[in-house]
Formats: sequence, C-alpha cells, structure tokens
Amino acid sequence: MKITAISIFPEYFQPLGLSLIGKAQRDKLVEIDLVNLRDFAEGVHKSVDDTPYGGGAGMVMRPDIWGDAIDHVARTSEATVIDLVILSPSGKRLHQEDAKRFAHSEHIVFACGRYEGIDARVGEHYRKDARFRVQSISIGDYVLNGGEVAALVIMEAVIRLIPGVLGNPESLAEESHNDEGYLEYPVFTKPVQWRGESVPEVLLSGNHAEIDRWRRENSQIPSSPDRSGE
Ligand code: JAH
Repeated sequence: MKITAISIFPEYFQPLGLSLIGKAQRDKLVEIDLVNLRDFAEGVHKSVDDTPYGGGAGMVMRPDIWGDAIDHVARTSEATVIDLVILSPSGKRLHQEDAKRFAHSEHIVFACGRYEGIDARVGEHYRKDARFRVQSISIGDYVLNGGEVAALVIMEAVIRLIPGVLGNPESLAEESHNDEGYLEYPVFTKPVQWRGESVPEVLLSGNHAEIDRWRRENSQIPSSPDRSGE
C-alpha cells in the first residue's frame, strides 16, 4: 500500500518512523511519501493561502496550488484508484469500518489543510475524476489547527490492519470477534496485590468458561462521554 500526505508541515509525520509503523515501512508493507505543499507555491513569499471570498476571519488555502500538488501525486502514482482524503472538522466521522475499507486501498492521499481549510472546489474537482474516490473525513467534533494530526490518527488505524503489520494477529482476531459493539473489559496484570487492591479471583482461577462469562458481564459498549452535568 502507498500513502501520501500533502502538508505545509511534513515534519509533523516524523513519528511514523517509530514503532509498529516504522517497522511496517522497513518491511515494505506500506510506503509513506510526504509532499511539501510549499514546493508548488510560486513567488518570493511562496504563499499557499488567500483571503476568503464573502469576507470573514482567517485565510483559505488556494485551489491552484492544491491542484498542482495532487496532480503531481497522481502522475507519479501507479495506482488505478486513488483514495483522496480531505481532513476537515465538518467531514464524515471516521469509524473502524472505514479504517477496514482503507486497509484495502492501493493509494491513500491525505490532503492536510491549515488555516480555515482548503477551497471547496478542490474536493468537487477530483470527485468528477473517475480515478479518485474523494472523502472529507473528521476524527471527532473538535477543531484542530490543521489536518496533520487527524491524518496521523487515520494512518495508525489503517496501517495496523495491513496483514503482517501486527506481530500478534490474535489481538486483531479478538477485535473482529467483538466486532461493532467493541466490547472492552477491565484488564489486570502482576502484581496480584497493588496498593491494597487485588485482581478479581475468577481471573486467577484458570476456568476459561467462567473467565469468558466474567468478561462478558463486565464489558462496556463504548459510548460518548457523559455530558449530563453540562
Ligand atoms: C482544522 C484544516 N476532526 C478533526 C479535524 C480535522 C481537520 C481540522 N480540524 C479538525 C482542520 C483547520 C484547518 C483542518
């Protein structure tokens, strides 16, 4: 799989050299390319943004510069289909099912905007191009300073699903076991006594039927945070 991130801050993606994703790249399970949007800007200031039509605060990223950058990535891609992901606080919320779909992608291109976002014509333009599947995606209802951190989150969610990336595929099997509902239960390890607190006896029993039942009974379906006190 190929992944490209287009950003004015490619340094944001340095953590991808670490840990599981660093190993996946060295093992050639994924190739991550960084494209500096600034390389497609012109003039002495190499400006990538301008004032919004209709007025208002902040700046909007220019469609011509984004178009040149995305065209360059497409020209140099061997993929038949390119998943163009535009990170946006108003995008469609990412779920595990989306990560599973992306794990089968030939080439994902993350368009990481800054300022007040990318001119809306960029998404519309590539939606008309049959080689592109364009998706505007959000990782949650909060505003970041740009799409880079959201792209990192999606990359981690997707890359860990590529066959061979996880050392222990049992953890993946267990996730799909619990599919959708995402049943999570409390977990414990040594020491058996810690600051006066002990581990539930059933987990020390070796009775796996009883352990499964305890875990089912103590599972929580993840929900939104409790905002009833607001
Ligand atoms: C903010 C460009 N849902 C996460 C998310 C994604 C992108 C952005 N904010 C939040 C963002 C400013 C400019 C993108």
